[in-house]
Amino acid sequence: MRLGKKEIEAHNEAIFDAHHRRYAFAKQTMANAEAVVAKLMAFQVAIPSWALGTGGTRFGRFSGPGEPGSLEQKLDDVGLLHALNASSGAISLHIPWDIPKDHAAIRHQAAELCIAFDAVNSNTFQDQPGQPYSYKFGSLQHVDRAVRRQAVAHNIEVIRHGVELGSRSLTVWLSDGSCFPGQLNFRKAFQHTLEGLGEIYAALPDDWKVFVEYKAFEPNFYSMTVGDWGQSLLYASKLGEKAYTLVDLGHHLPNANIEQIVALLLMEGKLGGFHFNDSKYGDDDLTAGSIRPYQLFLIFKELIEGMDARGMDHAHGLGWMIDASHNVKDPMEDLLQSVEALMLAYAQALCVDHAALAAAQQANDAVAAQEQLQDAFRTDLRPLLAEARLRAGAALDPVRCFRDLRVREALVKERGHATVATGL
Ligand SMILES: [Mn+2]
Repeated sequence: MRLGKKEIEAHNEAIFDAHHRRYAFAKQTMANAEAVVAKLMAFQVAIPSWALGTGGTRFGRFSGPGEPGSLEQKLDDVGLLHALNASSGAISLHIPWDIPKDHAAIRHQAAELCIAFDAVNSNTFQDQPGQPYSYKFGSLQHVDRAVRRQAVAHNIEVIRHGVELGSRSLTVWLSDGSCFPGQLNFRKAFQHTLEGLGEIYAALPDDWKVFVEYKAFEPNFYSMTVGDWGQSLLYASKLGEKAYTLVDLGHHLPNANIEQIVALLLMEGKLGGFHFNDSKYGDDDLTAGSIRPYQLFLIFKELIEGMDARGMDHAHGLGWMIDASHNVKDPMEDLLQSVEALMLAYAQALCVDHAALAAAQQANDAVAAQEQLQDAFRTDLRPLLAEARLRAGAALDPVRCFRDLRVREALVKERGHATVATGL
């Protein structure tokens, strides 16, 4: 299914007057409204191929109707999202859940939908059918060299798929670690992992990056071999200039100051990618901005400040991706909400008066500093987001448009009720 520009335009027509009034007011009250709209139009967030199906927990998974049953259908879904919000112009593939059978055909389909290929993701946290060695006790950290070799070979295969598609980065998330004290020799686990990552690094094309993603706990509950940003930075620093740390918002211990982590990683030139989600307890994988929108804004404020300090382009300087799971929502509606929350936090960050904030900091004026931040956070910037979408030919209100145009119903008609997305 494809959405035509005319259908979206007709939908916008009905709510255009109300939007026009709201945007005119925003423009009157904000000096930089037009500049923010231009930046919003350039900013794209990648959709992971696994997020297009209904997610699950270790207790169960309740599939939704009309889920994409193939990589081609997942690409179509990202195309629909991008048609609705003009901000989802990239897909991040997970191998082996989404191995392209015909790279040229997939590349062609993506080009038709204006979708780029973001980072490719490897998987050594599950055993695949026919695989000689098990990852039950880890992959790159494993005590057995043969298991480590298998994990390295898999990552190199993932790079090969990425090269065929035009991807430029590999994300490695390892579930390696231990569940019990004494189970693992920490130093050997680190050294084995570093050695394996080094072999993967050596296979990277010249213009590629590798992102080392960390996670504090789960599936291992005593130690994780890439457990926090310090460990990830250690690997990335030892590997070389093509290796970076990847921050996933859900992969920290409760109450971690993620904005501070981001600021320091950016300062060191070692932040490469970002996975967005939200959580109340741990790696909840909830819709970005649904629980702690102020934290999301503070993170974006550090991202913008840090990127500007290094002269980085906001849209392409880092890999932006959603990494969420949707147990009770329609995955596509959830992704539209996540992208909206990210664009809003980005816009709020663009509205921070950095000079005034710096002056408040210099004067040790905590009150003035808070006023600056909360003024940006509390300004309603939704009309700017809608204006950016309107100018790009997308929907003024993507979720409402998705529902009004009965997109899910059309997908169910096309794919059937009992489809199950691969991988989850
Ligand atoms: Mn992640």
